[in-house]
Amino acid sequence: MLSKGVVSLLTACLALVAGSTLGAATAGTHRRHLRLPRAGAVNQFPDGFMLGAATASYQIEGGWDADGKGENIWDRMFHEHPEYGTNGDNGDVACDSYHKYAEDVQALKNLNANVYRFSISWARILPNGDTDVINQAGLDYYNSLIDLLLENGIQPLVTMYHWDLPQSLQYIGGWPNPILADYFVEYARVLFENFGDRVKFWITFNEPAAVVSGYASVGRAAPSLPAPGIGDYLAAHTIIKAHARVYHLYQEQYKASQQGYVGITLNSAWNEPATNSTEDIEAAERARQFEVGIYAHPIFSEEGDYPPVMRQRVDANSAAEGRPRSRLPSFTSEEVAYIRGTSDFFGVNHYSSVLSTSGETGTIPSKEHDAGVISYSFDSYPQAASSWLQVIPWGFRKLLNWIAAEYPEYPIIVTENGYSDWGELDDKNRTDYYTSYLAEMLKAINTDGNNVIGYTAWSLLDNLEWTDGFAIKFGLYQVDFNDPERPRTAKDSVQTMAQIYASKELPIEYFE
Ligand code: GBH
Repeated sequence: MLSKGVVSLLTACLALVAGSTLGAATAGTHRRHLRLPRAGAVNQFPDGFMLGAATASYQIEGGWDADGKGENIWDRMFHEHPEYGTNGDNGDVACDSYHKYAEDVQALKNLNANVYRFSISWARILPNGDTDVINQAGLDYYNSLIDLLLENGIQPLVTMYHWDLPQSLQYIGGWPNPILADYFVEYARVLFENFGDRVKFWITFNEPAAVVSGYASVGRAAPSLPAPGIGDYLAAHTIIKAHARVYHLYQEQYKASQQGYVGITLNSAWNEPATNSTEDIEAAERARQFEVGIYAHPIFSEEGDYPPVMRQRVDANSAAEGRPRSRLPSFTSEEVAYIRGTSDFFGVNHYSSVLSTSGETGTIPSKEHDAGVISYSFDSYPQAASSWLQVIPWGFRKLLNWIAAEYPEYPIIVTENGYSDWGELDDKNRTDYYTSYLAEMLKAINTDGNNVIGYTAWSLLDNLEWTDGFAIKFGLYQVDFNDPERPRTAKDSVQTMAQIYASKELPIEYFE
């Protein structure tokens, strides 16, 4: 299956990515892998830096029931409730990348990307969510994509789970059911067995916070179940354990032969205190702990377990509500130790910043009410098409510094960052967004000394923006969703980004 050409290309790719540090990675140390050398100047990317673009299976693939693929929770939600998607849009066809992946690879090539972050559709590989049926057509699809990427010198960075749970696993409760961890481990094993010879960077989960939101409200994310402050915490608990088990599985059974890396991607806005008051500074920090810390503290902190501020507030609220137990489940001390340190890198998706102040919000019970933080948008920054997205580049540098200080020594991969508009080809605002955010990231690397090792722009293509449908566009490439051929056209931003990606530097004019 693996040709000689692909193998030598792969070796070249890895050398490119990890530089001379790959050989220095030793068993038992999670933190010194993948340290890139310092760049020569503030506007340069370090040698070996990964630069590329990102997508996700449900948002681009289409082929929702093609060649033996099983139904997933987004298929089910949009088919049952077309009104949840803007204009009734859904992922049935999307960019048709299931058939047109070669054009996606060409688009990446034209962008001078050396990495492509994409996700695998669990139900395309395991239609029932379990290994009773392994869909050969699904394996073939991802094998073809991975091989074509490597032939073009593009490293695959693969997300195992970008929100599209097989529907059969939702029938047994979905992520709030702890048994889901067992299913996820077996799914991951299939991925390592079939793709691990060529895939060296794995992300277990994309944005657990978004995944669990599907168990906290109706109409925003599948499976669209309103159990706020309970279902979302149970789902988070399973996801953290599932992540850790897959990390250990890789260390024990695949690391020695496959020599790859396993991490997780968390999303975070930057929460800026609304004023300099201690109360607001604490509120902003609390917001970070409830959004990022809930996953990052168990996995990346020295102490492990949930952030103390979460433990304390959810326990107290649960008691005040007259409950016999906390709504936030507990890890045993064995579990705390087992989960701590189970990531080779910190993947982060970042788009925007908000102001935070202390206050009562959210229904009782809910994560929002437990956090007790009111967040709102800034007055004077440019607004993207997405209601939650304002262009605030300095927040990116602050966030990267906060992550590096909070969870020291983990390499960081920026797995998403991007700008939404209504689809114009002359997308100057997108170019401005990318160049200003990249400047702040480079300051975080070269001036502040943080070890960021890669960046994948969201998104390679215009795609299904979940419940916002096709109207809101994040793509570097336009896709014509009215044409059955789904042609891809480069927007103006591609030219600037291709230049930056090729030269491995951001022209100095973008630094003020
Ligand atoms: C990412 O999520 C996703 O991984 C990707 O699939 C998606 O297409 C992309 O970003 C663009 O949206 O509380 O109303 O202010 C972004 C996740 C989106 C999470 C907005 C929090 C805040 C909504 N975030 N969101 S709101």
